[in-house]
Amino acid sequence: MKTTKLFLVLAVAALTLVGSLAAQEKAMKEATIKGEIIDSKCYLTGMMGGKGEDHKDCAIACMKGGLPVAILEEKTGKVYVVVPAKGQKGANEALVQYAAETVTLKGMFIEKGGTKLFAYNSVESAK
Ligand SMILES: [Cu+2]
Repeated sequence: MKTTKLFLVLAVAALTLVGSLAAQEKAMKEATIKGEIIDSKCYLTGMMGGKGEDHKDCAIACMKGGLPVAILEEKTGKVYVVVPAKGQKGANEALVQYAAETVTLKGMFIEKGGTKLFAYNSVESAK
């Protein structure tokens, strides 16, 4: 009887801990990133300059053509391919209007095997 009670107490404590860790992990992963909306291929190859106002028309054409949209983080110079978070429409479709512009994305970083992604939940022009 005593053992059963102890087990129950431990089980409840463990579940509470797992629950709070999951909540903490979720909170930690929510992030903001500010930078220029680029098309990943042109930026990585340096084609047509690959970024900035001079590359805007090319970036729009590339994004419409399906090259993965990415964000060039302003403060670090790191590039993250942008994908939609659950419930968002395709990143190329949603972000082409911001090509070569600085925006703030909210969402989360995803990183594995040397590839860095940012799953966006919302976009705001930083102009
Ligand atoms: Cu381009």
